[in-house]
Amino acid sequence: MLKFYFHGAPNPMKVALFLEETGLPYELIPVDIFKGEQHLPDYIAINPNAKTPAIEDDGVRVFDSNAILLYLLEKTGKLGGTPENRADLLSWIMFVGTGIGPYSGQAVHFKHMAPEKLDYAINRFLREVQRHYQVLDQQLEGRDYIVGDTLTIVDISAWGWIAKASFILGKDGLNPYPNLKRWFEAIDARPAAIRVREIAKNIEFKTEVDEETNRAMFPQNYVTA
Ligand SMILES: N[C@@H](CCC(=O)N[C@@H](CS)C(=O)NCC(=O)O)C(=O)O
Repeated sequence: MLKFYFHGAPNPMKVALFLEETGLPYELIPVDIFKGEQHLPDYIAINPNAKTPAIEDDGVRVFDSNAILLYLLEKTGKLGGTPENRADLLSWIMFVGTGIGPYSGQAVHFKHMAPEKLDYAINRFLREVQRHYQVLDQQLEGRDYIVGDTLTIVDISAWGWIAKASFILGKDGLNPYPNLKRWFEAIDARPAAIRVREIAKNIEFKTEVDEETNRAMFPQNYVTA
């Protein structure tokens, strides 16, 4: 059975949503990134990048959330939209993977985690998140899904990080982006999304950010030479 290495953070949540939407059987293996389990040698053998998520499928390892989504789409033929929409699907999955994901991650880092409050970095990444939200908001004008007329891996991928809008942008969250907000609320209300949040809630991941967590996730702060 497919092994799914999971944490309740945005990137692994996307893969969980794909698996729950499609009903593909899987064994969930928690990886507690706050405890540094992403750096254990057995896990590095599966994901050399030492991040979650990763999967192992009958001896095949796949890491990086968007690579996993594309792999699972090819494997199952599900949530890929139509052949006519393929170019759009590839464009938007990259937009999410190289834009929404990294800018959101860096915005969270500099706003909530960094040991120094660097106004320039905070401003840069928050602005990029807002700009990406604006692009998605325009794309979703008059549409229910980001690509085509059905749920695809692009919606699944975007959902993972858009769920963090309030944490990133404050209480206004998605309010300035009405189409994106409508889209998010619809995806987030799907039974599979509700199940995924339950799955994450029921695993006792460490939440305290102490020195063990800082060393595991922000090792650059401990380099002396
Ligand atoms: N590009 C990777 C990013 C993965 C990533 O940053 N995962 C986070 C959780 S959302 C993680 O495992 N962080 C642990 C760490 O940075 O040590 C993907 O999309 O899978």
